[in-house]
Amino acid sequence: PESKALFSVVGMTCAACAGSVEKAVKRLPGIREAVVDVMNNRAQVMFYPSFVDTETIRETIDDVGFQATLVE
Ligand code: 9UX
Repeated sequence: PESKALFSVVGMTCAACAGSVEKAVKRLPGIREAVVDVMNNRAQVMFYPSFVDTETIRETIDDVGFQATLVE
């Protein structure tokens, strides 16, 4: 079964920022889908919790150069 997580992502200013966040998250194992909304500073991720957890996803977004926080 898959889980869903919503992150606040601070620092994205253009569509290419969102693209790089999506690409990095989708490269992780266990990601079903990642949708990044640059206008609302949000990233919605569907994932398989047996393979990846929210902290790993959060750190991956941080590593791209933004400040990610788990919202729900
Ligand atoms: Mo756009 Mo984002 O030129 O780091 S890619 S601001």
